Amino acid sequence: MTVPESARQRAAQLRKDIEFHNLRYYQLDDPLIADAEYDRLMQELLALESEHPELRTPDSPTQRVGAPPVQAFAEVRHSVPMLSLDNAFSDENVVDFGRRVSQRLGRDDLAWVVEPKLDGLAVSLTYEQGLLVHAATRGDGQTGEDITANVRTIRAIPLRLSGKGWPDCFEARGEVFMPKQGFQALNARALAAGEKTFANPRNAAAGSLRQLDPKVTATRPLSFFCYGYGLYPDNRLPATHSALLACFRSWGIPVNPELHVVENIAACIAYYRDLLARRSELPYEIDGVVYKIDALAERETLGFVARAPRWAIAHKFPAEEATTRVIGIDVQVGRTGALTPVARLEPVFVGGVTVTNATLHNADEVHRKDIRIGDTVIVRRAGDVIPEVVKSLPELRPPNAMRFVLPGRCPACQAEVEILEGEAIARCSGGLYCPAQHKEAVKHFASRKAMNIDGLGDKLVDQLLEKQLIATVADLYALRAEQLAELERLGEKSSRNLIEALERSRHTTLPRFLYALGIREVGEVTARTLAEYFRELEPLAAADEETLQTVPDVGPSVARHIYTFFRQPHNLEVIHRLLGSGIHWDPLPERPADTVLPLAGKTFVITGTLDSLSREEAKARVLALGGKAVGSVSKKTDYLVAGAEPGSKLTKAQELGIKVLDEAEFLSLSESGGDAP
Ligand code: 9MJ
Repeated sequence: MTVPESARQRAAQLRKDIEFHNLRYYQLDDPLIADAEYDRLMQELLALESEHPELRTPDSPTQRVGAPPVQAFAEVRHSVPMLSLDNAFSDENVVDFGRRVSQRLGRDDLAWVVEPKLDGLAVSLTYEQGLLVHAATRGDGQTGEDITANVRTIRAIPLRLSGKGWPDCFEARGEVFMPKQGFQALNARALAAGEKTFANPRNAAAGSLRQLDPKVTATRPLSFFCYGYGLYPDNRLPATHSALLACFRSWGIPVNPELHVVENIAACIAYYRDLLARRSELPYEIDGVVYKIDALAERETLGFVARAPRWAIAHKFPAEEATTRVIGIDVQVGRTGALTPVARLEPVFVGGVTVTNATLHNADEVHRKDIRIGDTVIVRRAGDVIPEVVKSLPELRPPNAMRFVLPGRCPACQAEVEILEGEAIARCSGGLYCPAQHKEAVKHFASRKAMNIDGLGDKLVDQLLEKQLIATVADLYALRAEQLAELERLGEKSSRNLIEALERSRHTTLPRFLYALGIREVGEVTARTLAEYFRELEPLAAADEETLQTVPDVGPSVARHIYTFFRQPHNLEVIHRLLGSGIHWDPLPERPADTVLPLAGKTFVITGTLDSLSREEAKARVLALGGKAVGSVSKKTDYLVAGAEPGSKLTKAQELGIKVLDEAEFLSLSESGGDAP
């Protein structure tokens, strides 16, 4: 059967459109169409090709996922060796490298290409007549593996080049990697399916690319940046690396937008610092930056030694992962009683510091990751994030390795440990009587976003409690400089500074004070909302759970914590003493004092679904006009606002003879400023 010309033309157009959208998405990071629209184009092409198999060309985007599994990868000999890079671990190494290069070339006015060093897998792509024909791993640099079918599934890599002017045959080389977001999603999927997770994006990229079944690779969120070339006709090479990559980019081969040309080694190091500071914000992991001589003729002069070129160097970032051994698992008790297992480690240098402890999050996590005392583990410390144990290496497990057992009693106060249903977290039930919880509560009270007592750090809190200079946070404000001066490492001057900081902290804000109290589930944002709603401490402390739940974003659980907190005599006593010792705050910006708010004294219940606003918004409106919004109907209710499907509250209101407003009536009431309909 011959293929109708219209079908042939439509297929060609679809292929072109799809590759164009790939380019917008992967190279320009600026898609023009939604994912669903892209999928629709792909479906149309698939349908056409299935009707007319002759239309199924090797460069069709539908062919990215088609190849059958293989038994093993074929070997490929690289026509030009795939080099690796020498490493520099300090500025000094880099300066020495720059000096050596300048000496060899007899000049020091050299332009450098600087680029991120991606942590993925190096591959070489061969294009013939503009079509991707082979893809190979680096292997040992001379011989790699043929991973063409897998690489074809990576949408960032064009199967057919766009633009014009490419040589008949050439190799583009670069890194296949897995962006952080895709990595997290992949691991989340694996976790949900009870499958093994990958330790890091590099392993995930390598594992995905070395799949024997390309259909598996096709489901993995891989991407690619080109940073070099292999085989290339001499007479077609431009003068510089940066010009060649600009050509590649114009043909649709992705090149990292962070790649720049700079004038000297000092600028290379400045680039390193800039990228190190931005490391965590980049959408992919990098383990350093690479500096390369831009002029290709000078590269030729320099040549290479062993497996690395003399014209380039990788300036490595401090490693974020290292292996070490777990020598014990302690259990720490947090401010809210949460028990956190913490691995004690043989000291290891990672992320730029020596790490001796790493969080294991919770007991479930320890068991899921099967981390045992005695195990060799991978520890990760990225940026300022607290170090964590990524995984154990069971192959290296000694026979006497011990499993972790969560204690049944709190290690600090011996109170029973509770595990609430549906929570992964085990908690000490000792409350503030638990010295560990209490200590954390004091630290929290003093912390920057709470009372902001400058100079009152963790070590000092430990000492104040141990030496019994304070029993509760209320005692802080009775401290005298002479008492403090006796503490370890606290001279006269620091003591005075601390007293002054305490003095300054007396003048605070209601949101800070509420946050500092450390009520469960009351973070900074909730503290602010509560302060704005109640304006003062007394009405908040007096509020019942129902009233608390009328505050935006306060659900039953937070309401219960707040209610319970203010019913503990111990807490009330501490608050009383704090206020007695001079803690005060400015009133919140007042609603105009002389206006009597139109809904003052009126109680509303809002039920059912409203068309033009949510129930929360309706409540906020009532509050703004001075009224009260509560959750259930009683004799004290003045108005029931009933939206669609109001349920039992409407029946009850009718029984009690309470005025019922529909949405329109409510809106006109709130907009008119309260003249009751
Ligand atoms: C990576 N991994 O990002 C090179 N690399 O150049 C960059 N690797 C390289 N360049 C020559 N950006 C050999 C390897």
